[in-house]
Amino acid sequence: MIDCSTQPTHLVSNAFKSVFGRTAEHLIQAPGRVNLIGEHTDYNDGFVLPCAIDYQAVVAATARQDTLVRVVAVDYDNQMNEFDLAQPLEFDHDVMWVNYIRGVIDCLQKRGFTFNGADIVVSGNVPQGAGLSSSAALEVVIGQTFKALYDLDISQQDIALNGQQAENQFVGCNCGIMDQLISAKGKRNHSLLIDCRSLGTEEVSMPEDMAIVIINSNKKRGLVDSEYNTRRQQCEAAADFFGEKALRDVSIEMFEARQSGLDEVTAKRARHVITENARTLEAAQALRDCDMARLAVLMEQSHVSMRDDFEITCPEVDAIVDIVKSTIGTQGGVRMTGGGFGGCVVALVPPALVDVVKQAVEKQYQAQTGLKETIYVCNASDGAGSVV
Ligand code: GAF
Repeated sequence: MIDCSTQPTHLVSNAFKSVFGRTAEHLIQAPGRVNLIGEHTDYNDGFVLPCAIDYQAVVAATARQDTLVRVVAVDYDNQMNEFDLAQPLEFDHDVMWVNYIRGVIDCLQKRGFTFNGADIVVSGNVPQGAGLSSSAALEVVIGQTFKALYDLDISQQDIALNGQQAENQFVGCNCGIMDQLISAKGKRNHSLLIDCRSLGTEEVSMPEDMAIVIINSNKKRGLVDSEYNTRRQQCEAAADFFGEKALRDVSIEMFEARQSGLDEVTAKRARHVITENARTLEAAQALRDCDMARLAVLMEQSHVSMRDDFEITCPEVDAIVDIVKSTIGTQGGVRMTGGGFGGCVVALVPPALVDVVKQAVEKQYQAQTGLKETIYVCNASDGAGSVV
């Protein structure tokens, strides 16, 4: 078990002192996220219900008088990458991590913001490649850092949109807006109901008597980008078939009346998105009502829909969901979280059952799959900002 309370803040401030010989002027953090429900709905203009978690990307930074940016990555052996803002920013094919940083800065410049360079040290404890949005946390922390360094007049929503633009256009990954928006706008002890069309958000209080348990299957996520893009295309094709802008606009009744005109696979993809949007709105209401039994049913239906209709789960993730479900019964909810094809499961369970769940997974998961899980017990946390 990993203790969620440790932050990499001291790592970046110490590294900043030893590399740049002075104390950093700013310490900024942006969190990863766990999505409670609403999967693959964001790029269909739909609804999502994530929380920011107490695992973050953290930056120590100081502004420079010239246009040079020097970035040190603590998690990559203090590797340093330098580039000049007076030159066009280019994709670095050899050093992948720096492209998230270059991309965010490039997009800020293209939005018309002007600023000098910076000395930056970055680190983080969001597990990478686990579907907990370590990339979005990095994009958002860099946007937040330039906002702080140069007093940029940019909203949290635009920091998120800028991060998504960097990921879509500079890094080349066609993600939706959920991960960056929750990292930029998360709220302690709350989840955020996001309307991914209007980008309107509503903070929904998390029940005090529920713990957020994330279980990483440690199943290496394969073919994520190509499968993700295929799902997007299938959803767009389905929306076209119904003559609507996005699947958000297709009701369950419309779907049922006309689905026989779709091929079987496209119909399944559409059914997932249309029913998941409805489940997400209902789940937000269940949270407002503290109706955990209802939330548990909705999370279970969401997992089945991801498994059978959207086909983005895998046997390892399904195994964890089954172990947790048979341990908590109707006392809590469990489902896969994130983009899929491996990654993590999220469970909402009464605090008294956390140890029981951990023990059950520790005992059964490796025996069933040969893989060892990692378990994080998290708190819903604030979005990006200065480290206090
Ligand atoms: C990934 C993407 F980055 C998100 O935009 C979202 O589509 C998610 O997969 C699936 O819900 O995290």
